Amino acid sequence: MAAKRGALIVLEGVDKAGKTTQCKMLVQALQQSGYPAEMMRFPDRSTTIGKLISAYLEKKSELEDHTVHLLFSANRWEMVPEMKRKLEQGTTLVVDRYAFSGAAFTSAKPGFSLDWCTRSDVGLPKPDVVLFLQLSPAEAASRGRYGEERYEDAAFQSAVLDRFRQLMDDSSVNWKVVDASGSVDDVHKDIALKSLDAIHAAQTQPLGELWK
Ligand code: NYM
Repeated sequence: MAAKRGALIVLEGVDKAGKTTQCKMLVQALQQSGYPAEMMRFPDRSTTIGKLISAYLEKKSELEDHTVHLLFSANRWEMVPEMKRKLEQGTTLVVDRYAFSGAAFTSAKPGFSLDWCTRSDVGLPKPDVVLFLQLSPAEAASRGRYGEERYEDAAFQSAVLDRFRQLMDDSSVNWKVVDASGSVDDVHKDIALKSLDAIHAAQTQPLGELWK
């Protein structure tokens, strides 16, 4: 009999919400409970496209805004064959950012509609759950200064949060809000419970196509 497919679990949220820490903790907890699981992150800076994106984020290069948006999207599409293979083999993928960051960050720039920003990601593997780590701008600020990369300033992040809220109105995506203001362990427990639900549900449902 074919293995039950893994779940596609995405963590989203504004910067400083704790996504990367929580992704790592979740993968470890799932593995310890006997669920095959791996972490992925977008942008994946290791590929040729990812290196272009990384140089842009580090302000070592300039790219036209539509162009960099499409590169972020292409960086997801180039990973799709590997993602599908792993999911089919029964591995759950825990993904640090996905198309929602793509749409929220670009559409926070002047002149970009949310609709245009989602187009290039239509048809990507659809997450079984998107866990949105919610943190107010004031709480994010209390976690210390932003870094030096592009987009890391309070005004831009608050525009990004507005766009995430608009994306969360779309009921075709299984959004679950996680209060990220608690302790690392409490946030982890909430994420682990919600992820187990998604893993069990995924076993009886085919992988969907995002925004289609
Ligand atoms: N970002 C991330 C985008 O602007 N578009 C995307 O499609 C994705 C996946 O890149 N500020 C932005 C959000 C972050 C930055 O940072 C990546 P990190 O720390 O590698 O997650």
